[in-house]
Amino acid sequence: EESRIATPIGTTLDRFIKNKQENFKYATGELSQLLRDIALASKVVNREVSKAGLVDIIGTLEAQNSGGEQQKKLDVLANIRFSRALKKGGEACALVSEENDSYEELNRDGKYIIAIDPLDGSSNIDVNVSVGTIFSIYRRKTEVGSAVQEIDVLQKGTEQVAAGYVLYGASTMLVYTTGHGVNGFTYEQSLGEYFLSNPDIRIPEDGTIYSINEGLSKEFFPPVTAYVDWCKEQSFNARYVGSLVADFHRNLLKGGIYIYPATTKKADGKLRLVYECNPLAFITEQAGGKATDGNKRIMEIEPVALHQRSPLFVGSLNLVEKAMDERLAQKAK
Ligand code: P6P
Repeated sequence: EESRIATPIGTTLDRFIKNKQENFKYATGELSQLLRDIALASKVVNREVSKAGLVDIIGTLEAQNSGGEQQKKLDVLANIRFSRALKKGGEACALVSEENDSYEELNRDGKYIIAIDPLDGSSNIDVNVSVGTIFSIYRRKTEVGSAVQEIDVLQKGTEQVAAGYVLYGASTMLVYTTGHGVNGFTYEQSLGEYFLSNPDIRIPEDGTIYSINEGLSKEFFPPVTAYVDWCKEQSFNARYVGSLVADFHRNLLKGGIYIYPATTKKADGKLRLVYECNPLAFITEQAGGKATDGNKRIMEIEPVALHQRSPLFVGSLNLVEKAMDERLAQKAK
C-alpha cells in the first residue's frame, strides 16, 4: 500500500539544532552536541519501549529506586542508555536521575549538568500506555575540569539552559526549548530521524481540559476541591492518562491544566522538582503558559535535595491563574 506517511513537513532535528546554533553568536557547539546525544539515546529507548511486550524485559527488579517504587527493567535500561550516551558524548559533567540516589559524575571537562527522568510513568508500560523521558540542562557553576559539587546539581529552574521531553506514544515525539520558544519533532521510524512537526508551539491561554487524579479527592485541600468544582461547573473535560508526559503534551497542544497538588497525605505532592516540574515549567513558560506549586513560580523554588517533591499546577495561563485565585479566595474565607 502506498506509504501513508506524509512527507515530513520540515527539517531534521540535526539540521534544526545546527541552524539554531548559528543564531547564538558565541555558541561553541557543546549544547548542540548534548541535544544530539539525548536524541540518539531516545531512539534506542524508543526501540526498547516499542517492543517491550515481546521481549521478557517487563517485570520488577528486586532493587528499589530512590522513590521506593518497584523498578521496572525498562526504567533501568533507559537510565543506562542515557547515562552511556551522555558519558560518551563528553559534554555533560554530571547526571541527576530519578533512578540514582545521588548524582553521577560523567566527564570533568563537561560544561553541562543533565537532570533526567529516564522513563516517567513506566508502570504504564505493561498496559501499553504512553510513557516519557523528561530532561533538564544546566551550565555547571564550578570550574571545568574540577570535581562536580552540590552547587552544580542543585540549581533553581530559572538557571536551565534547555529542557525537553520525549513522548513514546502513538508516535514518538521530542519537544524541547533552549529559551527561544518550543519546537516539536516527530520520529520517523523507517528513517531513524526526528522531523520538525510542531514549529513554535504556543499553549492556548485558555482551555477546557483539567487533569488531576480525582481518586485523591478526599485528600485535597479546600482550594483544590473548589477549583475542581469550578472546572465541572464550566463543563470542562476530565483527561487523566496517569502518565505525566502524555497528560502534559496533550494540554500543551490543546490548552488545559495538569494538577498534582499537595494533599493531606502528601505535603509536597508526588512529582519531583528537579527532573519533572522544572523542565515542564520551562517549556510551559516558553510556550506562553504558567507553572506554580500553588503559591509560587516553580522555577523560583530553591532546590535543597535532588529528589525533593513539589506540588504542580501547570498549563494554560488563565487556568493556572484561576487556580491561584481560588487559593487566595479560600484563604480569605
Ligand atoms: P497518581 C507516574 O508514576 C507519575 O509519576 C506521573 O507520570 C503521573 O502523572 C503520576 O505519577 C500519576 O500519579 O498518584 O495519579 O497515580
